[in-house]
Amino acid sequence: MGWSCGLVGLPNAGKSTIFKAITAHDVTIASYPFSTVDPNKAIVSPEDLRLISLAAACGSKKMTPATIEIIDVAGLVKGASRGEGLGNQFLGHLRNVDLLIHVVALFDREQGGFDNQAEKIEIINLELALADLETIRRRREKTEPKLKSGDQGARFELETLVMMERYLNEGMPLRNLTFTPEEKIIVEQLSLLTGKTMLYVYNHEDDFNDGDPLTFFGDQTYLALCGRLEAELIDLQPGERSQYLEAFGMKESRITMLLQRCFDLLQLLTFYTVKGDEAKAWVVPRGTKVVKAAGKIHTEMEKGFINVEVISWEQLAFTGSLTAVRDRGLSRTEGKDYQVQDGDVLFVRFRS
Ligand SMILES: Nc1nc2c(ncn2[C@@H]2O[C@H](COP(=O)(O)OP(=O)(O)OP(=O)(O)O)[C@@H](O)[C@H]2O)c(=O)[nH]1
Ligand SMILES: [Mg+2]
Repeated sequence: MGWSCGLVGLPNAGKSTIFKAITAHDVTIASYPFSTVDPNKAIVSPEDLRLISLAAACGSKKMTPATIEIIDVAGLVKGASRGEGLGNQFLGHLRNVDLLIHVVALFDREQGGFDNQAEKIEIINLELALADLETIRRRREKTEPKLKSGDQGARFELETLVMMERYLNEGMPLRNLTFTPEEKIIVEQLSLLTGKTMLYVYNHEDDFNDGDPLTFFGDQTYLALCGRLEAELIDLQPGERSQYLEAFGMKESRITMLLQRCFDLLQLLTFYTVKGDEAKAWVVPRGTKVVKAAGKIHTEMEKGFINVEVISWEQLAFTGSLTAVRDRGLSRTEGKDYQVQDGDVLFVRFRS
C-alpha cells in the first residue's frame, strides 16, 4: 500500500471538487452543505515521467507506478465534536491517512471569502483538536485503572497522555511536538489527527496566475488553486486542457503540484526496480536504509541481503539503456547501510 491523504474542511469548501480533480472520480459536488455523507475513497497513480523513461530504457512492457489513496469525508462544523452538523464520527476514516489536506474556501464571497479565512481555519483545527482530546480521554479511562497495580508502563503512558492533553488545551497541534521514541510508540497507536502533517489549500478563483501559488507561514504551507477549474479539466480531452488553462493564464494544472507538495511534506522519496518485464516505483521515507527498502520489495531480500547495484535514474535516461550504463561503469555497488536517494534504480543482490 502507498501513502494516503485525507481532505478536511468546512461544508462546501470544495473538498469533493478537489477529490474529483485529483482522482477523476465522479462524486457528489453540490452547493448545499453536507453533500458528502459517506466517505469517497480512491487510489490514484500520478503520472511518473521517470518511470516512463526507465521502462523505455529497460524495454519493460509493464509499468507499476506508486499509488496514493485519497479520502474525502463530510464537512466539519463548529461543535461537530458535540454532534453539530454530521458530528465527527466520520473522522475515523481519516485516522490512518498520512497527511490532511485542509481545504479553505475563499471563493464564497457571501460567506466572507478572504475576510474570515483565519476563522474558518480555526474552526476546523479546533474540531480536530477536540476529536484528539476525546481519543486521549478514552485512552486514559483504560490506562488509569492499571495504575493501582503499580504498572510502570501505564504510569508512563498516562504521563504522555496528560502532556498531550495540556498541549492541545493550549491550542497547539500535536504535530508541533517532538516525541521520544518511547512516547512515539504510545502516540502512534492513537492515530491522532492534529499529529498528522497538514497542507492548507486555498480554494479560490482570483488571480490564477498572480505570483507563486505557494505561500509559507511559519512551518505551515498554503497552496492556492481553483477547485472548480481543476475539476472541469477532468471532463476535457487531454488536448483541450492546455487551451483551457491558457484561457485563465495558467500553464499547468495545480493538482500535480498539490500531490508533489504532499509528498515533500511527508519527506518521502521514490526508488525504482526493474525485474523481468516490469519497471516499478516504490515510495519510502527519506533516510531509509537500502536493506529496509529491499524488505519492502520482498522480505527475503531483506533477510538475505548481500549488496545492491545502484543506478541513478538520470544516468539511465541519459544513456538510454541499462547495458550502456553498466558498460560505461556508471553503476555502483552499495552495502546495507546505504541511504536510498530519490530516483535511485536498485538491483538488490540477496541469498534466498
Ligand atoms: N465558484 C467556485 N465554486 C466552487 C469551487 N470549488 C467548489 N465550488 C462549489 O462549491 C460547492 C461545494 O463544493 P463541494 O466540492 O461539494 O464541497 P465539499 O467541501 O465537498 O462539501 P461537503 O461535502 O458538503 O462538505 C459546489 O457548488 C461547487 O461547485 C471554486 O473553486 N469556485
Ligand atoms: Mg463533499
